[in-house]
Amino acid sequence: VSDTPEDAALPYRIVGTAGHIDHGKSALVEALTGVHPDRLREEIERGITIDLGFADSEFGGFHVAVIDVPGHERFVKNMLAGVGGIDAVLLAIAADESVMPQTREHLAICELLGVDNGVVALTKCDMVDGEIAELAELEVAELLEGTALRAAPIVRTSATAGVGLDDLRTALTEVLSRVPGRESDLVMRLPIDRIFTIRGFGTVVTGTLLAGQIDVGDKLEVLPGGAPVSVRGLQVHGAATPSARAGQRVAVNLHGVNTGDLQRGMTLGMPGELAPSHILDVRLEALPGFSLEHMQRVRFHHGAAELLGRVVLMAGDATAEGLPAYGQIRLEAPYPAIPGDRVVLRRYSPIMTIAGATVLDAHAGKRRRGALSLAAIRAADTADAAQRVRAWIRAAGPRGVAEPTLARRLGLTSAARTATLTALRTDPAVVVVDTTPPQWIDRDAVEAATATVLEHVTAYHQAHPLRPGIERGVLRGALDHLPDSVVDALIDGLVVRGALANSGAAVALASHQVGLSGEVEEQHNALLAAFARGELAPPTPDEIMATLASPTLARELFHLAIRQAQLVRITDQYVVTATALAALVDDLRARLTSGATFTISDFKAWTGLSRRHSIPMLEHLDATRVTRREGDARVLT
Ligand SMILES: Nc1nc2c(ncn2[C@@H]2O[C@H](COP(=O)(O)OP(=O)(O)OP(=O)(O)O)[C@@H](O)[C@H]2O)c(=O)[nH]1
Ligand SMILES: [Mg+2]
Repeated sequence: VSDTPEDAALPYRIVGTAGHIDHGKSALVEALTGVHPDRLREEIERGITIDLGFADSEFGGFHVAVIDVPGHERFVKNMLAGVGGIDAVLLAIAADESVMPQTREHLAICELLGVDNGVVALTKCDMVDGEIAELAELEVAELLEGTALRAAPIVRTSATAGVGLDDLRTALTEVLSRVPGRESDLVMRLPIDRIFTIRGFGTVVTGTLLAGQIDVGDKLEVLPGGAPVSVRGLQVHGAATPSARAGQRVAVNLHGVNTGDLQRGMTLGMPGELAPSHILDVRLEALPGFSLEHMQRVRFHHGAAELLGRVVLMAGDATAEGLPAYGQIRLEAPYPAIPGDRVVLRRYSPIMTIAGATVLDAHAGKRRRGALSLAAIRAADTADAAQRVRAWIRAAGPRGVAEPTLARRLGLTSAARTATLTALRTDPAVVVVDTTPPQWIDRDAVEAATATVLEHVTAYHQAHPLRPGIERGVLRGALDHLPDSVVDALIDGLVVRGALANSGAAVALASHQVGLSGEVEEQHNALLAAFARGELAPPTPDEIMATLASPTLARELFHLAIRQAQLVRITDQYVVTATALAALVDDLRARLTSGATFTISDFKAWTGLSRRHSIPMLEHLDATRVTRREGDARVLT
């Protein structure tokens, strides 16, 4: 294979074989490419293909990678690991045996996965006369009727006699030139189908790059598990390259992981872009003659992965013939699916391909069976990205959805999802709370939560009319079904709107005033009067409160008076009115000329205060910078 720049510019295509055991798939691949795809000793000894084989060729203006699959019914799971992401199928049907069980099963799998480009090779034509070949062709035409491959060309071949190979290349070329490009809005994903060690390089994995691009030096992660790896080197269709794109067969030399930690079915993705999950919302389609039962155990095939899981129907006990059904697949291990993924379902036992599924949402969580869930999943089937995001936000209620979660759930590249999310930001049904990360919340839920906030504040004022408001922490605690950041954002929004006001660390209704009236006002006045009567030496607060009609109310009123600075706390047991304190300061200023000092004895003499009161009072005056100590004496500041 030459490696000139001209060749490097050729477009890449991937062809996968399909067909019953012994129908000449591998022989045909060798005849087309010069490479016999069977490599395992057991394969060569038994003359059958067991696992995937690979060969590269160039014809018709394409770099063509061929994935050769086994036909044996026991190895359909290996076939499934190779067929994901191919551009076209080369369906081999032996002229002497014609259509056989795995011919049908492989064809059904291609249908389920949406592989609708292909060529049929009628193989081993050297073994039959023209009449038998014609009969086989009729059967093939009948088989393909009504399928996506109904128009596929049928080419008579013989690998051993070298017959029909040019016709086959021509037919494949024509089909491959009709294959649409792989540009897509989906995030990079490489399902790992082979893992090996190359001496001097280390760990190498291969796979069909489903979407996106990988560059040498990229930091990636292996899912599930999220092990971080980096790309030391890349090969595309056998040649080293600095970057690989969707639709190419890629070998990735990985740094940071041992082959022992990897297995077929794992996925390479960009860090944080994919999130494996156990529960998928799906549209289910059983193959003709089969149905899926509620809670049926199935084998789930996507990419190169096979996982076990159960089908959960949202309605009914079984799918109806010929009709799609909506439900969930609950996997026994996590898988990084994204909306639009086509999945093949096989019966747990006896193993047989019975249905396909299309992933509609991989992050809806467990749903309760019934009409509501059914409607939600069905709606997702026909929704565009923006409509789906809106539905997710609505379903999340007042909690909302964090933006990175939305991104992973969409499975879209950052450019594609930015377009979707930017458009949604102006949607009146959605509120974006600009926390880090931004939280997307349904407008109705925000309104409801806002009303709840106001209700809590109002109720608090009613219960504690003398307090300035409710502490933010208490309010967050009362609304613990919402994230703190959302409660704060709601409060701030209400403050901006003028419905709430910040009052220190508390929030209050803007209209709230600590109101005193009637009985309360009388007690308030009595309390202040009791302190005022004592001037600078009143009884202790406890003594005063005990003299009032309602000691509980008196305590509230006392704290209110402290908060409102009508009373000043010199110590816990020594409280005076602000008026008495101000008079004292005025008196000191009148007595003392600038720079004059005075002693504790002077102070006691002037004020008539006892030592018990004068020491804390002087310390209070020092602390509030009315006076300053100078040795044993004091001076006004
Ligand atoms: N006469 C004749 N024999 C063929 C032809 N193609 C394949 N064979 C023989 O048929 C047998 C099976 O061929 P393979 O290419 O291994 O068949 P396969 O479809 O790859 O089989 P699996 O991979 O096991 O499903 C081999 O002995 C081949 O030599 C052909 O065109 N003519
Ligand atoms: Mg084979």
